[in-house]
Amino acid sequence: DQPDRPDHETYGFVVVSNRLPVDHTVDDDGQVVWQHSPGGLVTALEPVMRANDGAWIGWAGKPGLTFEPFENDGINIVPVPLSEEEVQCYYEGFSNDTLWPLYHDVISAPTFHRLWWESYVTVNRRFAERAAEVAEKDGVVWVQDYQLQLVPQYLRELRPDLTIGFFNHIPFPPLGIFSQLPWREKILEGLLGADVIGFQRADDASNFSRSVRHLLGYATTRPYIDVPVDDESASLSRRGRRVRRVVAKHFPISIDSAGFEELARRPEIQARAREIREGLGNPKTVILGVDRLDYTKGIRHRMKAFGELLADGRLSVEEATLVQVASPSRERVEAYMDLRDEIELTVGRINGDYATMSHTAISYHHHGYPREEMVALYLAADIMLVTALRDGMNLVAKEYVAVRHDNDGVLILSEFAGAADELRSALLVNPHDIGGLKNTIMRAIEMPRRDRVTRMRALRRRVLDNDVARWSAKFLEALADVRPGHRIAAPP
Ligand code: GDG
Repeated sequence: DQPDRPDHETYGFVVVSNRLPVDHTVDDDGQVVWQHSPGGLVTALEPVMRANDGAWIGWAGKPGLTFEPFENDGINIVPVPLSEEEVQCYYEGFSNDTLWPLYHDVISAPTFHRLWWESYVTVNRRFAERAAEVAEKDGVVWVQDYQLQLVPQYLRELRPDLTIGFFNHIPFPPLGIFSQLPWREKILEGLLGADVIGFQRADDASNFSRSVRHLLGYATTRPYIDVPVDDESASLSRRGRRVRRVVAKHFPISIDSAGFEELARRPEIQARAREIREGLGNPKTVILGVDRLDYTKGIRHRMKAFGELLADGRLSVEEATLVQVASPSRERVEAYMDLRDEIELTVGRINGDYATMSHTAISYHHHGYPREEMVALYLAADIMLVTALRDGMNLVAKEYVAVRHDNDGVLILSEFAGAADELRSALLVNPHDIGGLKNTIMRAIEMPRRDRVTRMRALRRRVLDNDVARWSAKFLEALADVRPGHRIAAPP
């Protein structure tokens, strides 16, 4: 148990994620500079952190570095070090080459290595130990994502006084696929250390519960899972067993919708959007894709569909340009290197066949851009093309909608993205059906303005009402319901 007065700083609200919300960089004078990386999660949790004296535990993104906890921009940062070997085995290996493909319907074949698993166990223990040190008595700890699925169990063993939440940002696979994992029971037990386990979609939560029923034999009654415990003070289940009740439920994540809309209303960003269209030769229709370069995103499928529309003569490059931002990702994992080669070959072929001196077919960018430029791109795009083969949520779809305060623009959205459960007024597609995808692109191009506006209005209501602050508030309420008295203060 935690001593009454620990000799170091402790916090009432602790977030644990693989990556910290700051990046370790070194400036020209050799000084360490911590750069704030403002993702949606940070935006959502920052106010909660400030209201509760919170801390963020995670890795600083470079191997082999150790740092003392420090404060950055009002957030208490508690770094966890990873060695070069751990980055290779726990992170690039088990997280990104075993769990990631397995949890995304084995689009790419997962690799199973016992050494990677051992590293995953070691690193998860380290994160749990760090959280156990810095969480104050009866505090709340919220663990994020698939890299840290064993942390809830280890943390509960060390600190039974804590209230523990877990949120899975990616899909949870069906039993038939999850069962391939040699360490499947260990992962389930790891997650069940939490009081509340959050998923993106209702289907993810039921896939998880079904795996728990079949592989561990525990009783489940949606949204509850009864985990048998030894503790004499635990409540009795209907079958007369001592159990601890875990909630497994969906909490669809969102974005800082107002923040995106605010950027989109700035005159300089609107001017930039016009400039982007001019730079593309003012085609009638600008189609946009924005993704990390990842095989789950269906980038090849959308290029195939667009290329065929040009080949069939249903479109010309004067009529339509596809802008594809593919931000660099996981560049040391082989499946990602292969994917990049394939995509770049396809772009080269399509442009070689169809581009003219004044119009390109696919404007391809293997870069990350500043947030402002992304918003200008969303504004410049008549059609947003999201063709993920499997995606936990897909925030890009929501960002496009939040930006379109003109109520114009068409969202084409894959049924296999979590966002499709909420964004029913998008044009939903099965990206594997290339013929259907081609027809949907044509339908979007030809859609009358009145219909576009009706659909976009409905989408915007959804995204503006359900922003990321609401998401975190709902999750923290669910945590407080499980352990009354362990409530986290809402931001003022
Ligand atoms: C995981 C799950 C789930 C991309 N390129 C640039 C850039 N981005 C930003 C987008 C968006 C984010 O990155 C990507 O989020 P997604 O949701 O689309 O996808 P993942 O990265 O796979 O995220 C996903 C998410 O977690 C949250 O739970 O929705 O399903 O896979 O915000 O705008 N941002 C900037 N420049 C870029 O070049 N500034």
